Order: sequence, then C-alpha cells, then structure tokens
Amino acid sequence: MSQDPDTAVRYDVHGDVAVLTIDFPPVNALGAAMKEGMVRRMRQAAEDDAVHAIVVIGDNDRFVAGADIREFGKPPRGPTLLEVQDLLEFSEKPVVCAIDGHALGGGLELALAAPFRVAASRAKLGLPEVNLGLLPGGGGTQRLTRIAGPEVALDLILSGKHIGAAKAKELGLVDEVTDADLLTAAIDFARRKADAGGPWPRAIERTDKVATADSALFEKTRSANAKKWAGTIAPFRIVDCVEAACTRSPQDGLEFEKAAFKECLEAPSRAAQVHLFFAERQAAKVEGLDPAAKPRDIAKVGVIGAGTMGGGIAMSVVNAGIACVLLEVTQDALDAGLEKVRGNYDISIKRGSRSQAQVDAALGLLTSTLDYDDLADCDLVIEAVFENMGVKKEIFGTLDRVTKPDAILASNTSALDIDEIAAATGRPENVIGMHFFSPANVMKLCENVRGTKSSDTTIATVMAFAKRIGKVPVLAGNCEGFIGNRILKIYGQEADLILEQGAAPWDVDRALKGFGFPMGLYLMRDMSGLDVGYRMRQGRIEAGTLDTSSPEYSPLADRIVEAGRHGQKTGAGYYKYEGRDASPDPAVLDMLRDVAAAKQVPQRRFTDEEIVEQILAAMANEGAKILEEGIAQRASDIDVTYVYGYGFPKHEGGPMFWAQRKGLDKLLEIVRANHAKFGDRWKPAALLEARVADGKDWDGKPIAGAG
Ligand code: T1G
Repeated sequence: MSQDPDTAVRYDVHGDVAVLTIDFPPVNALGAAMKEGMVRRMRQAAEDDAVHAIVVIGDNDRFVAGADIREFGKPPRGPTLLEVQDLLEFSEKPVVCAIDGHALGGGLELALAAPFRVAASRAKLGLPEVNLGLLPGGGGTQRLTRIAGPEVALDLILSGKHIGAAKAKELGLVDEVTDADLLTAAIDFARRKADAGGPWPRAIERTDKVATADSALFEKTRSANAKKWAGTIAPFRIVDCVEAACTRSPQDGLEFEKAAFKECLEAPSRAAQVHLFFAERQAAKVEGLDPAAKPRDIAKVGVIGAGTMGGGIAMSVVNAGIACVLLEVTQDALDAGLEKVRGNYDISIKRGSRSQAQVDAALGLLTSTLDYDDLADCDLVIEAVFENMGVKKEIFGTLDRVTKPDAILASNTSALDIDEIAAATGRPENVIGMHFFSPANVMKLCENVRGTKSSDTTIATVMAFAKRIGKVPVLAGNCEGFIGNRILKIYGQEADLILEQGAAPWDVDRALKGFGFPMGLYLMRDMSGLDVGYRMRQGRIEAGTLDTSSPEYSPLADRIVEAGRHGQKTGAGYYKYEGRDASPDPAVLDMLRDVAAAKQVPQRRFTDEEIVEQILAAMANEGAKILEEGIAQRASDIDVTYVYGYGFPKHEGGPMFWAQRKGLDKLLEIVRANHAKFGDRWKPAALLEARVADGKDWDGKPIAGAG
C-alpha cells in the first residue's frame, strides 16, 4: 500500500521536544513511505531551533515490526534503513525511541541506532529474522552484540524470540521501562538528556562487551547445531556476524553483516520462509464465511481423555489462560494423565521455558473429573480418545445431552468421518474436527475439519480459538485423512513402493533427512511401533477395505511385523537396534527382495535426489487433488499443514511451494511418466493439468518470477 510519507510519520512539538509518530498500518513496518517520512521528519527536527530533543514513537500502541516483508524480492524503493539510522545515530540532539507493542527486526535495529530507548512494560523486543531465512541486516548483529555480549546476541538472534521490556532493560537494550504514559515518560527522559548535554552514546562504538569474547564460543555454536541447521544458511551466517562484532571494527562489522544479509536474502530458503510467514496468516482466514458469524467467546473448555493427546490439549488450553476440565473414565487413567501433565511442566521449568509462577497459574485453571455433568458449563468440548468410531459416537451422544445447547463439540480424530460423528448428536451445526498433533502442547498445527453441517459460527470460533491457544489453524474439508494424513498416506505408500523397486529403508531415510526432514520415515515408524499399523491393516483386510492384490499395497511392513519385528521396542523393525542405536539389517533386505520378486517389480538404483523427487511429486499431485476437491482452501494451506504438523523443512516452504518452485510443468512431466510406469496411483490431478495448460500457479494466478 503506498502512503504519503508525511502521514506515515507525523511531526508534533511538545515544548522543546519534537515527537515523530510512525503511523504505517498494519504493523508500522519499515516500508518506503515510512522510511522517507522518517528522513523528512528527522531533518525537520534537526533544523527546528526550538527543538532540543527528539522522541520517535509508534502509533497504534506498537513501535516498528521490522522491514516490510512484502517488499522482499522487489527492487528497493525509498531511503535505506541505514540512511534513517544514521540520522538517529549522528543526531546533534538526543533521540529517544519510545517502544510499545513490538520492536522487531529492523524496528529494533532502528531503535538500537538511537542513543536512547524507553519502553512500556508490556513491550516486546526481538530480532526474528532467522524465521524468514534471514539475519538482522540493519546492524542488529553488531549493535546488540556490542550492548549485550555475544552469548546473549547468539541466543536472541538464533532463536528469534521476543523478550519483554524488563529483560531488555536487564540486558542493556533499553534505558528505562515505564508503566506510566509512554510518550510522557519518553519526553521527560529526552528533556533530561538534553539538559545534561552530550555526547550521546553510540552502541556501535562500544567495546566493553566484545573485547573479552571467548573465541571458542562461535565454533562450539556451529558444531553443536550443524545437524539442526543442515540445508539452511542464515543461522551459520548469524554466528559469523556475531563473531565479526567481536573481532572486527564497527565499520568492518557492519560491512560484513551487509554481505551476509545479502547472501541470505538471495538464498532459496528466504523465499520459502517468507512464503510460510504469509501462508500461516492466510490459513487462519476462511473464505466465504458469513461476516455476521462472529467467533463465540470460549471461557471454559472440556477435554475428554487424559492420554498423551488429551493431556497435551489441556495444557495448551490452560497455558493460554483458559479454564479446562479434563475428563477420564477411571480414576487411575485420570491420575496417570495428570501425572504426565505435571511431568511435562517440570521439564519446562527445568528447561527455563516456563517459570514456576506460570505453571502454577496454568495448573490453577485445570480441574479434572470422572463425571460428564461437570462439563455442563463448557463452551467447547474437545474429545481426544482413541480412534474408534463407536466410542466416539457414544461420547458425542452423551455430550449432546449434558452440555449447554450452544456448546461446540470437537473431535481430535486424525482421519474419521466428522459427519458420522456429528450425526450422533442433535446439533451437527456445532460439531467440528480439531485435529491436534502430538505432543499437542508443543506442535503448532491445529487442523480444523468442517463437517457438512458445521455452521459458520462454529468454524469461525474454532479457527479463532486455535490461534488464541498459540496454534496455527488450517481449515480442512471432511475426507479420509483430511489434508495432512491423506498426504502422509501417499508419502509412506510411495516410499514403500520405492523400496520394492530397489532402494533400502536406510537409503530412503538418508534421502529424506538430507532434504531436511527431522527424521527418516522408517526410523520414525520403528520408533512409534509397527504393530499398531499392522493391526489396523489386518482389520481392514478382514473387513475387505484393503485389497492386498492392489499395486498400492506393499506387504513388506506386514512381513516385518509377522517376523516379530515391531520396531525399536523389540530391538528390530526396519532396522536392528542396540538399545536406541539403529543400524541397517540385511535380514530386511532379504524380505524386501522376496516381496519384490513375488510382485515381479523391476529393480533399479536410486540417487537420493530421485527418491526425494519421487516422494514429493506424489505428495504434490495428491495436494492438487485435495485442492480441486475443495478439501484445502488454498495450496499454501497444504504447505502450512505439512510444515507445522509433519516436519516438512521450513526452508523448502512445503510440498506445494516445492512443486511450484520446481515448475508445475516439470511436476506434470514426472507425474505423467510415473503414471505410464505405475498406473492409476500416479494419475495426474486434473487441477495440475489445467494449471500447466493455462500457465498459472496453484491458485490460478499467472506464474510470477521466482523468489
Ligand atoms: N511486513 C509486512 N507485513 C507484515 C509484517 C511485516 N514485517 N508483519 C506483519 N505483517 C502483516 C501480516 O502479514 C498481517 O497481514 C498483518 O500485518 C498483521 O500481522 C532489516 C530484514 C508484528 C508480532 O519478522 O511477527 O526486519 O494478514 O497477523 O498477530 O533486519 O506480525 O492482515 O494482511 O501477524 O498482531 C522482521 C513479523 C522482518 C515481524 C504482529 N520482523 N511480524 O502480530 O498480527 S525482516 C518480523 C510479526 C527485517 C531487518 C530485517 C507479527 C507481529 P494481513 P499478524 P499480530
């Protein structure tokens, strides 16, 4: 949105203090107009003889949320951040940045270039660029390190976390914290500094915190994180920049950071992670909802089932400050569930991710019961029991009787038919799926599944509630597996069929890990246990819903379980184990060759790239079918689902982003070639063929330039 620089930054004078107010919706990002406005107003204040000090403050109760991410990849416009910072850093009159709301990324870097900072006690500060595949490119790696030291700088910049005003003051990032009116406090502070006289401090010239830096710190940080950072650039370059702040002159350090920032800006991971930034926000928006369907207020939540999922969901609820009643059917099960919850909190306290006070507050909101009548005043009830439709229907029938008429009833089912569950109640318009991911108190994704009769209010309410409890909500249509597990099935099926063509489980795991998945598929299966899947398949074979003669069915997993190999817990699965150490097992290869021979599958060798391309192409083709069926609202929702729920590497943007960046025409080529080779499971999605024919992207827009 182009805005007039003079409205983007207003100019007022309070006595002898100029106040520059940034008003650049939606979050006061450093857009071209805002930077131009800052340049104009700083010059105006410098030339105004009646002005002896300058305060910079943000309108809308926030300071500056960083660079305007919408401008990345486009030709730069207007003044640079550096030009604005120089006006603050070399001002003859004292400049005070008054921080409320957020000072993030370039916003905090702008403030660090000023000699002084006053923050409202509720303010949050941070350098979250790493979440975008970037690093602070406005001097943040240099100034923050010179103010707070390399250990603090590495912690803040590598994590991208936000810190509160009090912590920021403790670290020396702000000079004063106030609960009073921020503008008044900042003006008083500025006036006091003007009366005291200069010269004004410049963070970039400080040496006290860097002169004694432990040079081994940087190599230690790199090697400790090498595996986690594989495939990315920014974290490594952040360490290099913080090291440069300790080993180079201020100017050299700024130049070093500028080059490192450019490298990250141009890397493929930046486009992928910026895509996810906007995709995550888009996913929370539901197209076509009745605007009058406002989210209901959720003051009390019931959770049915105190197992791993139920306990994790209850924790997410009380962590967000919402009362929660956890229901189980036996006291033993309830006690065990509560014990697990307390254990999780103990770990958080030990790790320092939660304080004792925060845990006490959360547990103070958690009650437990064996009695359904205790759910009578809940606004939302989330069922999280095991995946048995009969049990779920019985529970929903009971909930329908005991809860208030407008209570929303949600199931945490990962694949079962929401309409069938809704039909067990007299209020299908209030029934919906809320599919959490284990561990539910940690994993960000909440896959909300709309039933045919789910009302717009029900949908709007659970989408808003998921955000409120810190989740990333995605809305899915009601089909088997919804978005995530439907693609997961294709992912596992294609990998299994690649094994039959000649790859070993450890080849596939190596390829997936090299692409950026946190863990290989077969190692993960061994960890979760192979017998659960076996029993489900046997049930479907007996029920006649799984055709073992189908080319999509691979008997290897069943042969492995029938050989008593249930995974890590039995010392053997796809791998053999010494404790938790997994190693390739020739016995599995023998089983695999027997399976391949019986199915007469032609054998071939695979490179890691070919394994990844085959599996991801199958996922993207299934994603196209999910899109054309309206199960997902937009391609980026599929990316959000897979990144936040299934560990798809953020620096690759998600399966649909991966395909689009490869080229939908290239994807169609791969799918068509496999269709000719393997038959129907590789039938190209009609939407994919249409998009390629029209030269459009997944969402039907003309293909934009890469990046
Ligand atoms: N640029 C452009 N648009 C942004 C934006 C930004 N920095 N931040 C948010 N938006 C949009 C967002 O897409 C949404 O749009 C609306 O604002 C509300 O956002 C040089 C290079 C500030 C904590 O990473 O963390 O500085 O969907 O829903 O929940 O070193 O936005 O309404 O159309 O998130 O109140 C570094 C990113 C940039 C901060 C507010 N800064 N933003 O949260 O609102 S890189 C960031 C946030 C940088 C320098 C480098 C959050 C927020 P729409 P929202 P919110």
